[in-house]
Amino acid sequence: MGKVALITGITGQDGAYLAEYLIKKGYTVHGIKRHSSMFNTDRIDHLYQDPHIENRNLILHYGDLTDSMNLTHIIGETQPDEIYNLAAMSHVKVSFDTPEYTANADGIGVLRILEAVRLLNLTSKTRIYQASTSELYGLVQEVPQKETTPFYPRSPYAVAKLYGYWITVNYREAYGMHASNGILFNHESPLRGETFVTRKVTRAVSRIALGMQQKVYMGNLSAQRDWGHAKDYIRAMYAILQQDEPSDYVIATGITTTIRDFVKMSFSEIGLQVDFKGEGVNEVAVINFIDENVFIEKVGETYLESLQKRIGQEVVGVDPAYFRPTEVELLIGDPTKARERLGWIPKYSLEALVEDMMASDVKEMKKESYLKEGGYKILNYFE
Ligand code: NAP
Ligand code: F7E
Repeated sequence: MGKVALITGITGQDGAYLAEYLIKKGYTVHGIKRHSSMFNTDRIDHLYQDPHIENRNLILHYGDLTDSMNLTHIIGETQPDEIYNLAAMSHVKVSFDTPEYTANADGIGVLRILEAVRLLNLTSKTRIYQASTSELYGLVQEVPQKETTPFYPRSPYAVAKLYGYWITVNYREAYGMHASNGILFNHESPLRGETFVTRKVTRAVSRIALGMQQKVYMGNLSAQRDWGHAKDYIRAMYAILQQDEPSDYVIATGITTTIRDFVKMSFSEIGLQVDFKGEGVNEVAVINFIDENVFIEKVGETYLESLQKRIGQEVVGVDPAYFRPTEVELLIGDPTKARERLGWIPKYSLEALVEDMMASDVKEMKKESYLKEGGYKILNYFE
């Protein structure tokens, strides 16, 4: 019999990659999906199996982190060997608009899972991974940040996650549970939600290249993030739960980059050089050079002529609407403990991450542009 895993947040970026990873390892994966008025399973559709198939390895359950009875029922029914608690209201800026809900789902939600495992007498069977975050470091007290760096959360999201972190530690110490925190720094991929900064940028750059959009408006371009690829980070989640002893780990690359440089890298990936000028809300970026060979290879000759007319024009501006009431200016993690104890080393560089995201978004935006122009038939023919 293979192991059984339960993933909350299975429809999200990390949930989708982790589900695929565990299924390949022979797990039966149960996933908790909240109800929405339309399907929102795009990221896991390739793994979906009809409920009438026997011995399925992916089974979805309706549920919500704000509903204890529902969580207790699902955990009791599935008797998981491992729970990966990935569900969360995960957008930092949105948490300022919905602070109470964020506290409920991201903070008390963790308690609901731990308490369900305890009440169901599963403490010695079920291992728990809690999706903690580099946002806990907030106004950083030490550079780089490691497991012993004091926390200083700077958003309702981070404060809720702080509760999640400590209640996980407390249940481990109080009840001997195999419960661990992965303190993951920002990780991105082609599956990243469209409103997080990297995906917002790679989508917008692709649309600008295809002539579908003139300009993108950004928030704080000087913030610095330690970005990795989600595919590397879900390997760390798994490794944490395979350890004999539970513990808390920083998962990061150890390299930090400004948002401004990420924007430049995304344009550069398809042969466009942009220059930033001005300051604060008046900062803009203009296209100043096109490497035509790279552009033709990565995007296509069809789009070159219209883009040439855009040289010298603004493609990036700043809108203070995207500023946060309190910002996290700098994150850079020290993953030494993960490397030494888990043997975890990321495979993707930032350049490889940008390449992966840009290739995926150029493809996706081309599809969108065809469809807008009534190209259903062409698309169907080629697919
Ligand atoms: P994501 O793409 O935003 O996915 C979040 C998932 O949680 C989605 O499946 C979402 O469902 C689900 N969800 C939200 N509220 C819920 C609720 N009340 N009940 C049940 N499910 C709920 O996030 P991610 O990037 O994969 O991140 C996974 C986890 O790691 C999150 O806890 C996040 O806070 C944390 N984290 C992320 C990063 C990062 O850089 N990505 C870094 C550190 C920590 P819908 O699909 O219905 O929205
Ligand atoms: O912002 C700045 C913004 O929204 C990164 C979540 O997965 O990682 C994520 O949280 C930075 C911030 O991610 C825009 O001000 C500038 O400084 O991509 P983000 P985040 O806030 O770091 C952590 C580890 C998590 O745990 C979270 O769940 O980019 N920024 N301009 C912008 N950010 C956005 N979203 N949009 C902009 O236009």
